[in-house]
Amino acid sequence: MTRILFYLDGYPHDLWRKTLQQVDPSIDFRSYPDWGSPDDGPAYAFVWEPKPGLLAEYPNIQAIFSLGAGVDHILADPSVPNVPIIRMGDDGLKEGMAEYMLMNVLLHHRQMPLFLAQQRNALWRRAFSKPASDVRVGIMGYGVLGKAVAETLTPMGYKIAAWSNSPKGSGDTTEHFTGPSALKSFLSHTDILIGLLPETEATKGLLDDQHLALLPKGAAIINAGRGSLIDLDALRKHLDSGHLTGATLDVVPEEPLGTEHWLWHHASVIITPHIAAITRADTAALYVMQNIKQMEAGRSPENMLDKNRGY
Ligand code: NDP
Ligand code: OXD
Repeated sequence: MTRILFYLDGYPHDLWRKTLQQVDPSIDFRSYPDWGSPDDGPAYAFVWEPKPGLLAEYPNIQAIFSLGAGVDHILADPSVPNVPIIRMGDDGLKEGMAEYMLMNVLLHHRQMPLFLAQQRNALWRRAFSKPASDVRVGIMGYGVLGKAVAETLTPMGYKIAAWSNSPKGSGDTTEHFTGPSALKSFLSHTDILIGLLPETEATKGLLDDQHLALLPKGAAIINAGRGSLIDLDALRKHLDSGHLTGATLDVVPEEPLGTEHWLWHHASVIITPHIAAITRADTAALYVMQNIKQMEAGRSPENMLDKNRGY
């Protein structure tokens, strides 16, 4: 029997109980705050933004599953127990992110921020877009999600490049850039920049004034990794000067975005409330249960956090 300690504030838990028990009817699903006692035996935590200190109260936890791909919401708690932490990487999440990026790449490629601004002023003025084969899409982060996005955009004809930490094989048509020394070249060859990086010390504030200036004039940005990636004052400067033509932000440094924030009203900015890829109970339940099976067979789970790298 597998015991799951589930934490998700502000949303009903019944769907998760039902879906996990469809995969394995014997699951002992415990919905916070009814986690029972740590003496009840081994358990797996499955959490999103758990209350600081809570996980440390349960030394019976064998591993912690993040309800999302990011784990910053778990690592923010310095008392988090030293057990494997597993990032979500199920098919539903990949599908959701690929859809979101396809929608937004098309939107910036086909100049929708410009046409929406013109519509608000009843302005009928034509502007023409380049063919997809002349548009360079650069993906920052070529992990589970970056790769899924590349696979969706490639058949559309876009030129895809990706920037990541470690060298990648030559098994796809994506052009790869590796590490800090390649960032300048990557950015200067990117028309539509996609942010799909985790939040780590190395990624916080990475897209500052100087790095944004490296993007070619007319470039656009879509960020769905973490809000801390972009210096918002620098973004505003480059949008106002026309160096950048648009930005779609699904994540911002402080969520929810304050009602008075300038981002809401900027003509070139599209805001979505951290919904680019939402973890689906059906695919996530299968993913978690397969990973538990792996661990119980003595094998490493898929997509385990590397605590040294921070993602
Ligand atoms: P992965 O861990 O699979 O991939 C992360 C990628 O980022 C890897 O390619 C990694 O390089 C690269 N990377 C990390 N740090 C650096 C760095 N300093 N310099 C260069 N490259 C770096 O993560 P996922 O693809 O699953 O998810 C990415 C992020 O997306 C999550 O951490 C989360 O923050 C966000 N997210 C947002 C959602 C939303 O709805 N807005 C939904 C889900 C996730 P390498 O391959 O070399 O290791
Ligand atoms: C995630 C997220 O990390 O939703 O999955 O941001």
